[in-house]
Amino acid sequence: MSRTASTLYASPTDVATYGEYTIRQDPADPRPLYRFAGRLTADGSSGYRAEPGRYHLYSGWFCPWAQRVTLQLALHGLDDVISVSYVDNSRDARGWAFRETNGPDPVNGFLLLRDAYEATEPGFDGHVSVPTLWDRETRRVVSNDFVTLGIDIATQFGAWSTGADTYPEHLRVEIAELDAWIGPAINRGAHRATRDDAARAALLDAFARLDTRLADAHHLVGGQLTEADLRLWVSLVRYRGRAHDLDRLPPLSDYPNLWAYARRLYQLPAFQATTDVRTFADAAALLPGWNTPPAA
Ligand SMILES: N[C@@H](CCC(=O)N[C@@H](CS)C(=O)NCC(=O)O)C(=O)O
Repeated sequence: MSRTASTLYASPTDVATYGEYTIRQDPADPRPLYRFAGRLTADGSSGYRAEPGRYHLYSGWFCPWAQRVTLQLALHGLDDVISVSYVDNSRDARGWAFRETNGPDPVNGFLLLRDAYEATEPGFDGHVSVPTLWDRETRRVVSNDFVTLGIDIATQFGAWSTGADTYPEHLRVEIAELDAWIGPAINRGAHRATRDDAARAALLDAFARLDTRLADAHHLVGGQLTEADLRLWVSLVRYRGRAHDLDRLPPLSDYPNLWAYARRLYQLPAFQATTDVRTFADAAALLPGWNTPPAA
């Protein structure tokens, strides 16, 4: 029997009925709210062997943390090895859901992403977040930790990868050093910069540092595309994306080397294919020129 559209999709986002999405933290429960951090391993020692067809990534076009993972997949040509689908771009208290906008859940037919967590841990009350990696074999959520997901995809699927190494061992220390200041100032700080002077100062200081660093380099470390570039770029493309940000933050083009770097990366097919600007930026806020490659 074929399923009708109404059984494949959640009802429309309805904050008036369901309320806003929030997380309740039970003070008596010591477990972290992000509690799925299973690791994928080439030799299977973690219980989750890296293999084709076994895993499914629930992603969200709007989400920078999820895009880091879809970017890793695209850069390594692993789109057919780990399947991907996208939750709807809006949510109510039920959390992320599958709707017509971005299609159904092709693996489990769940209507809500919450159902994947509930199937893994009955009564689950933590974050229902993207990215979420699902294992078809054990029928459970493996991980919703974007850092280790990205690293495992970059390092454990070498047998199927068609791309260059984005997390080479000799650059890992430098990648971590960059993360220590780019993470708080840009990747986690940019959204506060419109209303918090300290966050704004930290953001613009980090942009200035990067602009100097990129004066004679096309990548952040090692002269090659790495995890460090992925982590930063997903934040740059979302920077100043809302019309109400325009008079509070300078355009990226005020930092010519950083702006050229961002546009250069956007020329790569993997960056284009994993970016849907309409899900995180207002048309009025779009900085002209993103599609124009910088002069060599
Ligand atoms: N901190 C998360 C980042 C992912 C994240 O915050 N995703 C957002 C969308 S951009 C989300 O789904 N939030 C729902 C939640 O965290 O409850 C992680 O460790 O993976």
